[in-house]
Amino acid sequence: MFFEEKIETASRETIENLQLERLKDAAKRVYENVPLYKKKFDDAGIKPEDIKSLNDLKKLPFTVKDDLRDTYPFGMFAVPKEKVVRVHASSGTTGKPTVVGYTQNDLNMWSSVMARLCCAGGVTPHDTAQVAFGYGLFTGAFGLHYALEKIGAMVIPASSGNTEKQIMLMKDFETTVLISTPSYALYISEVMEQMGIDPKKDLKLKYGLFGAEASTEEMRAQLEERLNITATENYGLSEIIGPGVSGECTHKCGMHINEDHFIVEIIDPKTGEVLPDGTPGEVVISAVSKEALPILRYRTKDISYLIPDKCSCGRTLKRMAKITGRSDDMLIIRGVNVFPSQIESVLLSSQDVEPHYEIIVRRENWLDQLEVLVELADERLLDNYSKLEKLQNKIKSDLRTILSIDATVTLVQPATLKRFQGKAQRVTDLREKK
Ligand code: DLL
Repeated sequence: MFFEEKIETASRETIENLQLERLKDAAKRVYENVPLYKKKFDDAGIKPEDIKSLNDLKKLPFTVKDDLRDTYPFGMFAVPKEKVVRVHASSGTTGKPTVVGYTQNDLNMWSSVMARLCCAGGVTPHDTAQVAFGYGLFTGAFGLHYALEKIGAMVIPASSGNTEKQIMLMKDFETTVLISTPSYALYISEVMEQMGIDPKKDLKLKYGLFGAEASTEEMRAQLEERLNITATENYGLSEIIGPGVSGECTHKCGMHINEDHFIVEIIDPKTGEVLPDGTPGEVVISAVSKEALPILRYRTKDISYLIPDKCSCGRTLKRMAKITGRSDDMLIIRGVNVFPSQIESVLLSSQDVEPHYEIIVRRENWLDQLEVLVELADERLLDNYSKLEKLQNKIKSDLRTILSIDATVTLVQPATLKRFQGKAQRVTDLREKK
């Protein structure tokens, strides 16, 4: 099902014309209303009128998270405060959050682009959707909430946490769509098992729309099996809009970008040079139709690549591949680039361990050491030393094949590692930062 079929299936020419018109307008608005952009443009020797084609986008300076921090809280808003009707914020690892604002038109646009992604993921007006993202300054819950209402689905604003109650609501209200982070969905499925609830028999779940953190194909397979659903994922970030930048259709072959509002480029994170479709690099996004916070060329640090071919669902909007990691959560261990997602895919391909894990990096005697803690699926394995040793060696050797470095694998008892209700935090880097 489409939400705005005309644009979702539009020709490349129509999309690009719209992008150019909106880009010119956004460049003019930021230059005139946001002092930081005026300075950035002036420093780069560029004027909004210099944008004549989409190719000129690459002449514009980048925007980074520190720009928002430096102008905290509202310094990058392009409209007077009385036009702003909502703010959200994303928590930084340190200090003040990054604040983002929306006019009424921005909120309308947000719910429409997100509604497109919900429809692409299978949601219809007949569905009952349980939003298990935390309601608050985080964009996840509100972003999905208004989109689902716009489609006409019945929304259960459950928020995150209180997992047994979530499951009770799911059963009693006959929830058909679960909205959460993939790691929380996994935890929900585990609690279901403990409560003796079998999704196949006891629930009406059909779809899971997951996002807000990276996950692997193996994780999707687990979620689909455990919850008896079709799982799709969607992507976004507060600085651009929140959820709603891109999302998968049920063909699950990349996330369709809402290109009429968000222009996505892939750049080489070292040189800043724009890379061709199909080449992985850092995702850079321009939110060209936003009124309150029209951000141009925002460096997301997320790693992906563009897929230009037409999808069999009929949508012509370009897709972006699953995010494989962030250029800044990439670990460099003994000189080797390691993404947590690579470790996850090894662990999830084993039947004997659960998809809960922790990654610890230490420096001992000037040498980086990688330890992976992983939970056994079945307690009875603990009584069988030779089987345990075999399993440990198998994971070690699979990790060595994929990462080209040795890791210590520590198997721990079932249900002992930390569970997450929001975004999972699985990496602890104990090395001294230089
Ligand atoms: O996480 C927005 C969102 C909410 C997207 C709900 C999807 C669903 P932030 O809190 O600002 O916004 O975090 C943005 O989360 O730069 C990525 O690193 C990561 N992220 C979001 N979606 C995905 C995804 C929301 N599907 C940051 N895959 C982004 C991988 C994701 N990473």
